[in-house]
Amino acid sequence: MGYMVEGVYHEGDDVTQTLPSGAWERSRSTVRNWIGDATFPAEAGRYHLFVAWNCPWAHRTLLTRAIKGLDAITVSYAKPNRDAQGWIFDAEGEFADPLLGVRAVHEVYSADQMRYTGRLTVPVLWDKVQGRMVSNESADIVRMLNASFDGADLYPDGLADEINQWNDLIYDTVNNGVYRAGFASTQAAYEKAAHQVFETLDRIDAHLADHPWLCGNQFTEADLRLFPTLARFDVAYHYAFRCNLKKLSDYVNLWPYAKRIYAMPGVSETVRFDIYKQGYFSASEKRNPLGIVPIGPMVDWGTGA
Ligand SMILES: N[C@@H](CCC(=O)N[C@@H](CS)C(=O)NCC(=O)O)C(=O)O
Repeated sequence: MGYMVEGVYHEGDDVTQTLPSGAWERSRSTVRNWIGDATFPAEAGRYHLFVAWNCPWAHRTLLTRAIKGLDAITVSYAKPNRDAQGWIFDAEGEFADPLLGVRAVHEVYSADQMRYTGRLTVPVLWDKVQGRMVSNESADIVRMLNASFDGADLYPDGLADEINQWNDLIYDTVNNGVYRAGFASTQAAYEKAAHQVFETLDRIDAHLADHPWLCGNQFTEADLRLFPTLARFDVAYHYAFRCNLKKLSDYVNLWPYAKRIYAMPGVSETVRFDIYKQGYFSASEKRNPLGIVPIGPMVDWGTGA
């Protein structure tokens, strides 16, 4: 997949993300600038996102852009399947990079000239004026786009604590929990992570019985951050990551809630189920050696308005 040391790209995987227990751990993002700081003013038309449709962390940033109507932020979409160069772009078409014309995300990291060291992840928020990366941490990008630009307030002051509490639980046991299940390398680590996924989904399903949204009557960042995992659940995680105690569509409250989010203006345009399958079932020596993509399941998201 590749990594970078002092701005130089290397193929292969040096940074092991598997702990001795067989549990899998996500490495931390390190580019953490902030729109609104003196160096990165909140100007319309100044910023660009590098994403991949299938990446759930990138999906958060696309949702924020869509829900707040931030079309002035332009976007480059990488191809669903990574290769030895990591996330790559075509020369033209829907997976081309119209901004810098690069053929791989690692070239975005080196174009910044900050001698980056670490993994080459999406999303990346880019400042077109200075030719610099603002951030490669999706949680920060969601927050700063919300705070710096107009549109619905996804993180209102009065709900901050409640949003943060949901985020902590959902990040650990659901957003990243499905990856801890899917990438575990022992039975015990897999079972622990997979059970945690369903404990939290069960808890949310019960909560939604008498609350329209996680924090009551208002759609917030907590709902936004849950959605990418729900959108990928039945088509990818259920099977590819063995999170198969239940399907999302089995849940009495969670499933209609997910469809209500999908029906919000702009949201369905951030979702590509075909690409989720292609990405999560791409050939992987450990998880799917032949790279065969399943034909199902059939899920109807279209009844949630
Ligand atoms: N903390 C990052 C994580 C992003 C992340 O892990 N992205 C994955 C794709 S879903 C990636 O680009 N991985 C490439 C790699 O690790 O080599 C964020 O939330 O922004």
